[in-house]
Amino acid sequence: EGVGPMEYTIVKMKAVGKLPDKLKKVGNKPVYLVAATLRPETMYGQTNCWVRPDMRYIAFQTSLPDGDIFVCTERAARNMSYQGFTATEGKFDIVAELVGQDIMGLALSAPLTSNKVIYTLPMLTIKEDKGTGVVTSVPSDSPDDYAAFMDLKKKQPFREKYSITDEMVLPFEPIPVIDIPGLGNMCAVYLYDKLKIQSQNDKEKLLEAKEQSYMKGFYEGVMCVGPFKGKKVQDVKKLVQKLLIDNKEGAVYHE
Ligand code: A2H
Repeated sequence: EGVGPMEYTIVKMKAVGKLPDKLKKVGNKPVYLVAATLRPETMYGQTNCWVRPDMRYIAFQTSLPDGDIFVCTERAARNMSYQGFTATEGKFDIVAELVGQDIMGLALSAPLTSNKVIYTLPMLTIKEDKGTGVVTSVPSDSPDDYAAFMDLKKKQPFREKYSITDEMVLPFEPIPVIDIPGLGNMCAVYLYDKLKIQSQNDKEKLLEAKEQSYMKGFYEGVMCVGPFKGKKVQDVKKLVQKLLIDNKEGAVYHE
C-alpha cells in the first residue's frame, strides 16, 4: 500500500437471523456487520461474510438516520467516529463487546448479490489492523475468499469446529461477475485450480493468484451481471459504489 489514506467502500450486511444473546440489548434497531472492500463492483457475487472466530469486535451506535448499529473492530469504529459516522466526533457508544465466534452462523441480507440470505463464516487470516475486521466474501473473484470457502466446503470437521451447519455453506456456489480475458468469468476459481492452492493458509500461492488477477481484472475485466453488464470494471467501480451509497447500503471509509 502507498502512503496516505486508502479509500474503502463499506458494505452493510443486515442481520436478519436470530441475534446472539450479546446483541439482544440493541432492541429493535437494525444491526449491520460492516465489511470494508476495495472491490464494490464484485458485490453481485457475495456468497457469505467472514469474521475471525477469536478476534474482538464491538457493536456501536452510529448517527445514521435509521439508528443503525454497526459491528466491526473497535479500531474501525474509532476511525469512523472521525469520519462522520457518530453523533460526536471522536466518540462512539459501545453497545456490545463480542468475539467473532459469538456471531458465527448469523444470517445476513447483503446488497446486490442474488443470494437472499448469506451466513457469517470463519476466516482465520483476517487481520486486526486493516479495514473493519469483517470481510465480505466473493469467491468468484477473490482467491483468499475462494480458498477459505473451499476449506469449509471440503472439510466437515472444520465446519463443525465453528458450529457451521451444511446449509450455511454447501448450497452456495461462486457466481460469475467479471469476465477477464484469459482468466474466464471466475478468475479466483481458475487460479485456485491452476496454481493448486491447498488452503487459506497457502500464503505464497495466494499472493501469486492476486498478482495474476488484480490489475488485469481492473484494466481488462468486463461485468457479466447487473445493470452494468458489458461495461468495463474500471468504468463502473465508482458507479457501483455510488449505487450502494444511494441505497443506504454502503459508505465511503478511509484509513
Ligand atoms: B476485498 P488491502 Cl472480490 N484482513 O473485497 C484480511 N483481508 C481483508 C481485511 C482484513 N482485516 N479487510 C478487508 N480485506 C480484504 C472483495 C475482494 C477483495 C475481491 C478481490 C480482492 C480483494 C471481496 N472480498 O482484495 O490490503 C477485502 O477483500 C484483494 C487485496 O487493503 C478488501 O477488498 O488492499 C481487501 O482485502 C483490502 O486489502
